[in-house]
Amino acid sequence: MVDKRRIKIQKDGEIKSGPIVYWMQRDQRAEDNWALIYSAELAVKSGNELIVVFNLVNDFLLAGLRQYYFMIEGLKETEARLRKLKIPFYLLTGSPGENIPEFVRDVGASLIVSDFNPLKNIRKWKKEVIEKTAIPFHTVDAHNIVPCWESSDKLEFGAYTIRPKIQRKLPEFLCEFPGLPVFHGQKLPDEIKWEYIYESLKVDTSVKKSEYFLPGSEAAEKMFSEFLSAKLAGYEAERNDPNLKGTSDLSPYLHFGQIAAQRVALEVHNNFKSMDSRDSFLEELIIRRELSDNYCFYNKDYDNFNGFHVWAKSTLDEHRKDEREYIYSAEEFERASTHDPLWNAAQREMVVKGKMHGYMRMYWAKKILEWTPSPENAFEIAVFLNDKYQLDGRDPNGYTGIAWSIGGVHDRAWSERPVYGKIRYMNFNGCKRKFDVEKYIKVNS
Ligand code: FAD
Ligand code: FO1
Repeated sequence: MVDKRRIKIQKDGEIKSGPIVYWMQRDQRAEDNWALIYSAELAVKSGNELIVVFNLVNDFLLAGLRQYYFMIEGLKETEARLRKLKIPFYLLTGSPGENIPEFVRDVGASLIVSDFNPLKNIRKWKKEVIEKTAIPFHTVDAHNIVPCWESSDKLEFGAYTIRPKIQRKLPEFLCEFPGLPVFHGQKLPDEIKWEYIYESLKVDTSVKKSEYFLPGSEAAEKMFSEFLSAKLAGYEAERNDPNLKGTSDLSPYLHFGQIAAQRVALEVHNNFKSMDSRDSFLEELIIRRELSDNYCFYNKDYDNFNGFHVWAKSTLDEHRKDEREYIYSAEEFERASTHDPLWNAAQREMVVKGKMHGYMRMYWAKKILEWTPSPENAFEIAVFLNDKYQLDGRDPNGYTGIAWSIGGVHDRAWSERPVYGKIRYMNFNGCKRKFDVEKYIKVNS
């Protein structure tokens, strides 16, 4: 049974006769998916059919072919996995606010279930669907281990405030997933013609697909199993050195829900060989990741300057007129043509691979603050580049990571300096003390 606390009834009502429609959105996988399990359990209980539907849009927050290819290939695999389980999967293209209501009317659905997503545009889609349909609508948090509204009912100050709240509830929520009920005799639609989907896709094709990351749940499982066997033990020592491939590289898969964070956490949690590494990895995967969802869920300005704390806004305001040693436009940043070879290398790593190392992301965003006329402009440029090039962009982790770097969100005040005010500063020499900067520049030249 799915824990009731995982579910938010967004529109109440009796579940009558007719298919249960799971509108798959953020958690694009057939396994370890609480929203799918919940829909399947309800289907069995109410004697209704179960249908999964995904709505493809052409204009998702600056995403281009790189991200769409990664997502569509993952969905292809999900369709095949669902087919094996005798669960019908449909793909709609166009506006979800129009498509989903029409779809549920056509199939005579009795309930819409969707997965939880704190982002504004997705909440707007859901609101539109709820307004245009007469059947109940349930949202299931299938992304966080402790459901976002259960870990906290307010905007948290930082990891130190949310950590005890999550840890208190973790033993109740970090459990094994129940299996899906077996479905017989459900009518399956024709297989999706994916080549037509690609043909009709109208997205920016200037950023090519990544040759470094294979898409889909199978690739995610392989990446994770390599991390468990070869990298987890050294995680604590190696995670902050961008020359060592010491992190899990799971963020693109987690972003598209091709693997469940809860599956990753369960396996890592049971690994007692290297406790320090285990704990520091779980701190990132659970506390930091779920803190990002908290920030976006409870702060409508998660993607701009207004979302920062009062102390951060005032210190940045006080330093608005400070002279900037360098000023670059979005295009100059995008072309990696700053005076700083380390910054340019980080930008190139992201452009070429589709994923910048986590340590460099902090340096990269902070330097954008230092080299732009205003923090608002810095935020805009950082989000633009992050969303255009990263496979894991357009994610609560991205908005929160940028807000941490530029606006001190979830951080504290540091000693005051030009431009940054009291926002934590990072510089080239600090990086030099941490890792072989020249090597990183050479590899990403
Ligand atoms: P690992 O170190 O292996 O961590 C495992 C998982 O934990 C990650 O996949 C991620 O889900 C989570 N995690 C790790 N670090 C953080 C963190 N600081 N905050 C929240 N969750 C974390 N992450 C994204 O997923 N998408 C983004 O667009 C994104 N943009 C960022 C921009 C900036 C400026 C900063 C400072 C951070 C950003 N992050 C983003 C957070 C973090 O850098 C990445 O999640 C991490 O580098 C992904 O690599 P990995 O999977 O190998 O991480
Ligand atoms: N979600 C959808 O429901 N439909 C889409 O067409 C879609 C495209 C897309 C492209 C790039 C990307 O990074 C995300 C995309 N998403 C889409 C949303 C995604 O699955 C996540 O739910 C959000 O980015 C929040 O994490």
